[in-house]
Amino acid sequence: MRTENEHTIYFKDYAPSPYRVLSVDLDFRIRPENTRVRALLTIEPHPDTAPGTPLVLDGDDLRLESIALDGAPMLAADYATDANGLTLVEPPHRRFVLETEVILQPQGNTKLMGLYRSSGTWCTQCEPEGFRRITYYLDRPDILATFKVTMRAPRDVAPVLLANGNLLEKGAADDGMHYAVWHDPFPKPSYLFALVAGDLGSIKDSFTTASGRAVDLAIYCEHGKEDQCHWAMDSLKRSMSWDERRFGREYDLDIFNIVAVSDFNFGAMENKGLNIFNDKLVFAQPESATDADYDNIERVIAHEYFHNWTGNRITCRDWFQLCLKEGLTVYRDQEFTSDERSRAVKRISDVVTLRSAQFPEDGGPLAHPARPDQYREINNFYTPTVYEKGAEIVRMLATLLGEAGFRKGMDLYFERHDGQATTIEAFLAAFAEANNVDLEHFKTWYLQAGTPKLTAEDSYDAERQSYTLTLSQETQPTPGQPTKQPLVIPLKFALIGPNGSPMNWSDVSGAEVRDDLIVLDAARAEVTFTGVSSRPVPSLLRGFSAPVVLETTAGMEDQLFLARHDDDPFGRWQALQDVGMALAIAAIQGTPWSEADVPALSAAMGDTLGSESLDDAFKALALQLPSEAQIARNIGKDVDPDRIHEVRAALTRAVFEPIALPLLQRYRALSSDAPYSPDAASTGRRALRNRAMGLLVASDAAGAAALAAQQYHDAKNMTDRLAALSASALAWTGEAPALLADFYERFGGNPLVLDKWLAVTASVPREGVIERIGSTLADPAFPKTNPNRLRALMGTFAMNNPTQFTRRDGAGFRFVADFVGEVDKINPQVAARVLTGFRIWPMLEQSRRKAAHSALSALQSKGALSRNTADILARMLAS
Ligand code: B3K
Ligand code: ZN
Repeated sequence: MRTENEHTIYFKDYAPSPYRVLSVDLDFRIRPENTRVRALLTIEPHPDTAPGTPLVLDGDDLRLESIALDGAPMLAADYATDANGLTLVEPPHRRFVLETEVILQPQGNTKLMGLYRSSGTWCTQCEPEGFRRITYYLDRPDILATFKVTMRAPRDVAPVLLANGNLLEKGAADDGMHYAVWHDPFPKPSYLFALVAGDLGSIKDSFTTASGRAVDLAIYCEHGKEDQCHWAMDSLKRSMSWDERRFGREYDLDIFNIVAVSDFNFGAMENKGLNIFNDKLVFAQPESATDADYDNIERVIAHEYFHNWTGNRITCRDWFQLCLKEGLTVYRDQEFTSDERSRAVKRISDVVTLRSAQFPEDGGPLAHPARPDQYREINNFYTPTVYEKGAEIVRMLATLLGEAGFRKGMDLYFERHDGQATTIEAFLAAFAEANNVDLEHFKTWYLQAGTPKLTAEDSYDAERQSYTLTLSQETQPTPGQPTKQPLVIPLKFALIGPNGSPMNWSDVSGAEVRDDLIVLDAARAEVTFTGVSSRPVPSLLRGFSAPVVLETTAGMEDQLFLARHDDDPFGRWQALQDVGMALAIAAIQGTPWSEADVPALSAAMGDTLGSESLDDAFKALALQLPSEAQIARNIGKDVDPDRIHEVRAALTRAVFEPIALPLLQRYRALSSDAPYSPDAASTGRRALRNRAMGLLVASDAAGAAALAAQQYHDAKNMTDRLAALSASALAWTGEAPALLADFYERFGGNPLVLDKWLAVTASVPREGVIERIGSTLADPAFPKTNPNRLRALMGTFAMNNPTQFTRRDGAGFRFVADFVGEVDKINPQVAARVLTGFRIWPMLEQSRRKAAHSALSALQSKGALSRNTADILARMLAS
């Protein structure tokens, strides 16, 4: 019997709720044994609602203690409860107050949704459907209400009591209890509700908005960690001022609080005025956090803060619109980082992330549109497609409209929809109207899954001095979408002349072309430039102007030319990647490298390293070959990860060994005794130095293993230490086992640093890794309820250890599937997320495919899976 469709929710079925909630008055009595929640909901029927329409409130895992309507206890016949909630059979056809009292058991809540305890602290996570685990409610994002929250808790265990909005009063109560009353004047959906009660330390600061409002800022954390919160606070203040400068958006409450907790399913949560963070995205000090951690903290602090306007003031009408707030807010945080740091480096890094996380999703069994049209479990749609592809769609809008046009659209969107729960259509309408353009065709980007393949062929006619680019696009079918439409693709380009500078043309025909932008909106177009004095080398998709896979007929020579001359940093980086990719694929397909090609790439890498105009961070990104996963995706089918691993390792040696001396010289020259600083230039210097070291180790250069070990021991910060550890472990140098043991010895007691050890251990591409991970997991001291630990170990193994996860004998697949089955009982969200590692299985060679299929089928036949895991599994097996 198929049950998959039982819970499917369809976009087409959206209907407004027959009832609305005007205000919410919550009273929490928090005690170690349990928590009692009394809720007073002021509710009224929608004017169109027929009298007698039942009111169906969501509820999950609640114990109802009492229920009253307008102060009078309700009769048993007038309401019903079941596993999904509470129904009032025939509520009054007027405004009324519903009072319920429920008992919660936060200490046993290992799903980490609703109210739970993390290291003793009571905290909440409500997005998307956690509020129903706190009280009976219309738990959907189009119900906006004001919230007043009274909290009572024992003063000794919970001296800090926080909720959304502004603090109205606090004081002592009987029996060692104390209380606080919070009020949030901004109507909000229930998913933005939050409270925190615990014994926490804090750092405080303040910010004055452009219009002069003084805002008290605080970051709360475990006692003793306060010193590690300053980078997060600094990032917050810079985010607040950036949103004023760039988008004219000010903060709107008197208080902005952040709380760091150690058990959290996601990165962080933008609850109104009370952001709750996974502590790994708050704590930073040079000895335990890497440059990547500093970057992530800055980015996520900014992201959650920016949600105050894109997400909170304007929210989503329904969860199909998730991308409305997430894609847009990712775009905003990307822009923040670009303005604060290096735009080119940020762009390249974002493209790397998109290709490694979103492209495989879009090309595999879990592909879905940025605005999906159905879901079984909404938690499974917080995906790279909704976030990262969503941001790319907004970026294309900005490219098409130009900076001023984009800002006009944003201004109109804010003005028109402030205080509303709205849709992608409304968002696009604001841009269309503000710029007087039609975005109907553009909207297809939100509705169609799959990564388009854009093919470019070119020809030059010397006699006519004309140059023609023939562009065509094609998107492969994805689950549920057998046929695809052509999309509007903004293609940034330049025609590079023989001297390396962009060329001019006198006329162009065949498509809409504006300065440096071709707008391709058909399946095919022939764009002809006239007055082109010599054959140009085209630089296409500059800045990665659209999330597509570009295929060109450019030969090695043109690519090497672009690697040297393209004035678009992304293009230059891409050209080096393309050369590396072509060589890797040739070798995998059994074509030996030509004598000249590898030395040419080696020389281009050497020139990049030696360039005086390029910055260190860019060089660090450029000096590497495409990842094994990227090579696998380019091959696309019958993939043998062992062969890819071998070839990539051999190519790394062939390309970088010849420039070992300049790498070593640069490595030495970049050493610095300056105290650690997370600024862009220092980060770039460390990145390049560590890249040089990593390449020396990976290419087996003489003395490199010892150099890495030396760096590991001498390191004064975690960036350098971890880089040395991971280079040694990935290449499994003679020193690797001792370094791993030393790291564990030094840092095993610091959970966030332990995660780094777990991740390095899990990514070692060698037999035996499964046994090692298995014994770590089997250790009774290993915290199986902490998402960070589980993801560091098993998430890394499934996503970042291609050869061992996809072992031909199926041991890797079985290992992950068994883990998923087990953890599913504790935390379904973590289990489902780790399971997505299987999304690459259809492109593997046959014996691995069979092994993956059998591991997935075995998991399915065990039954009793959560909806989260069952949904991913069903989609994975349907392919
Ligand atoms: N909006 C939250 C995500 C909540 C995840 C729920 N599974 C974090 C963010 O994107 O800012
Ligand atoms: Zn977000």
